[in-house]
Amino acid sequence: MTGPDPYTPPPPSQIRLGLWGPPGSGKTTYLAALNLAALRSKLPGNWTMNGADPTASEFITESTKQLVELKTFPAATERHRSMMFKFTGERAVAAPPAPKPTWRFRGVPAPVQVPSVERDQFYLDVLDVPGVDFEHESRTDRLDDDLLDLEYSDDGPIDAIDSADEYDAPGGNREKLLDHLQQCQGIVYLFDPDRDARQGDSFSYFHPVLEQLAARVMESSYTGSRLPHRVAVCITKFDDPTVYKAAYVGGFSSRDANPPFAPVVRNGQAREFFHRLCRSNHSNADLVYEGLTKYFDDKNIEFFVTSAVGFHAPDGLFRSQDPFNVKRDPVDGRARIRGKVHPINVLEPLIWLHESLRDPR
Ligand SMILES: Nc1nc2c(ncn2[C@@H]2O[C@H](COP(=O)(O)OP(=O)(O)O)[C@@H](O)[C@H]2O)c(=O)[nH]1
Ligand SMILES: [Mg+2]
Repeated sequence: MTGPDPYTPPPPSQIRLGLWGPPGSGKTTYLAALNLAALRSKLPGNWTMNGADPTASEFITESTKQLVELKTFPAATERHRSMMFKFTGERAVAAPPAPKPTWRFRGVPAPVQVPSVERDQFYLDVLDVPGVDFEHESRTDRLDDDLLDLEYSDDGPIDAIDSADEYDAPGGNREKLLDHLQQCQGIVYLFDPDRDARQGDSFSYFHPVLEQLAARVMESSYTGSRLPHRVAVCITKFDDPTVYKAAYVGGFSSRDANPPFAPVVRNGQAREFFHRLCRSNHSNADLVYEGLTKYFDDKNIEFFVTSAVGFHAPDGLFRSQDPFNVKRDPVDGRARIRGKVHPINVLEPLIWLHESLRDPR
């Protein structure tokens, strides 16, 4: 008997998503938390993640161990590396309409058409570029600083590896990043509001890349007036005291409906929270916002407030008296994760990108 082999997987979807953000915005940690986010996810689709190349597989194993067992953050990326991750889920596909009954079957009820479950897939293509060694920055102890209003001290020079010179060099990180972004249909853009308020450098990493990406795309056969990508803007490190406080004080934070009932900023409010961050004198968030909406179609942009490690939840429940999951080791000054990792809005941006590219409106 010939015919399609029922066990042959369908060809994978060619949708490619890219990850982008200034050094220190939390890219490596976001990636490290993705596997745990997929495991814990209550989203429809039963999503799982695996490495599509040996570097990515090794990264998943090592970084999951780091977060779960060693309870430390992944080391700052030293050399640029490319990794491809594959996400596999399932979706219900409506059954074809029942055939019209022939004269012989009239009066007999038509068989019920059950929707079938199909495999759903997409790829996350990552160019993990060197970042800043943040280990000795004290951020989780600053409970009384107001992210939006306080003066921030300069934490010293940025790691030389990620200096603007290296970023700009021909064939340097920026060229690689541009090639990478040009190949993707969707982009996850990570924005760390606290770092931006202190270093004010988000815009300087963001704008030249955007400008050059637009120049490249407009020179190609593409005929649109804005960049064609879908963009998920992720406000990172929501669990950080300064970011959480800004969301809480501004009335953007509510409680998740699922255990551990931790704080969340719902997606409908995330864009407004970004606007609130734009008001700070110390932030360039407003320029990032203008850049995004100028170069990309507004309806192709969605905002998320994310945390790779989530809030502290002893016994599986968040307690507002003891909320933070990251603390400084008093001996070596390194950031340590106190308890279990409960990523917040880490898988969601990817699923939104995938679905909006798969089923465009
Ligand atoms: N509190 C908190 N800190 C984070 C989170 N993600 C990253 N960080 C901190 O930010 C530092 C830099 O993150 P990293 O992922 O290396 O940034 P990258 O340079 O963009 O890859 C980490 O070493 C952590 O100290 C998070 O979800 N919550
Ligand atoms: Mg990194």
